[in-house]
Amino acid sequence: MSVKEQILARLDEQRGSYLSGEDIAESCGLTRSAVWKTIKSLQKEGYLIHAITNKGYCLSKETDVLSLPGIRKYLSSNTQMLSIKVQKMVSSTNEMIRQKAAEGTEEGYVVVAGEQTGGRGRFGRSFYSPTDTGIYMSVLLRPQFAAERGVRITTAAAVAVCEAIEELSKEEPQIKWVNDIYVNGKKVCGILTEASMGLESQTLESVVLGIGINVYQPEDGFPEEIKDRAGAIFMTRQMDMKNRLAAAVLNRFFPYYGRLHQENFMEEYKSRSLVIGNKILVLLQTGGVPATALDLDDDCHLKVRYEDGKEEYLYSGEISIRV
Ligand code: BT5
Repeated sequence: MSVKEQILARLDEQRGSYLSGEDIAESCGLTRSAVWKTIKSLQKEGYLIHAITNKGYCLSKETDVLSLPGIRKYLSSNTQMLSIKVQKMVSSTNEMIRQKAAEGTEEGYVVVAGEQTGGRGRFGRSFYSPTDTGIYMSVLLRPQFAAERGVRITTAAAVAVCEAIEELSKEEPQIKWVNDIYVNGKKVCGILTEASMGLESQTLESVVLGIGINVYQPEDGFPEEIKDRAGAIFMTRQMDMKNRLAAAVLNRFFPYYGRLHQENFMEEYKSRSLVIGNKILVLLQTGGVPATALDLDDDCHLKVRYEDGKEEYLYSGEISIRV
């Protein structure tokens, strides 16, 4: 453990109460001035540490800084073996993992970032990923199954994210086909699954599973163009929430991933569907076509009925919900 981690662990044990500089120095085998310097540097990283002369230092209960030891603390025995990298800022975690996949890195490599400058969505769209209010993570997978089963990774991930939010908040998240998670009518999470396939074998060589979650509202709110659509899970800061949420998503996802050969998690996905039974617009290049969303099949294709009575299955694409 580094000096920083040692001091942090000590403050964390007594989160919310004061510990004297002398106490910390003694238990970590440091001088008081080394403790003071380390505390300053932790404060710079975003840890809310109050310092009062004659009382010492206190790590605030609201501190919520993304960190590797912070995430590890909440990982279950299934996910402790993952190789996780935590970055303050990256261009795109999906892009980082895509490069790792090309270099031959093994399955289970994860990058979690506190900010993305080039966060990506589907169809070349961008995913707004401001600093300190969300988590942006990507996972490298090397599934041993046929490409047509690839969509199961997205459905399992959507269910895992919903369950993680349910575990840690009072919210009831819903899934908007195919890859969006909504809370109270606002999108709080987007999932981007990108695959590289062997042409001859028709199997998946590697898959990058990217998950972006708006944990809190950005300080200056969401940008104009998404402010009616985007939302956050929590209104106020919660102790260690970013670390807890990142770990909870991984803890939920990996056991499902191990069962994807035989299960598709469509029941769990459908039970949280925001679209089934609703009037929708099927969004095409030429505009929106009114329809009703009827059902989802085992491969997550959306069955819709148009106003002229014609029914079809949508394989991918974009819909919006009519109110
Ligand atoms: C997605 O695409 O929602 C998938 C987003 C995946 C983001 C993760 S973050 C970690 C990893 N690294 C990456 O580079 N990407 C992944 P799509 O369904 O195409 O939705 C994109 C649309 O959602 C945009 O065009 C906006 O309308 C809206 N949007 C953008 N940023 C948003 C945000 N932070 N919250 C809610 N909606 C957003």
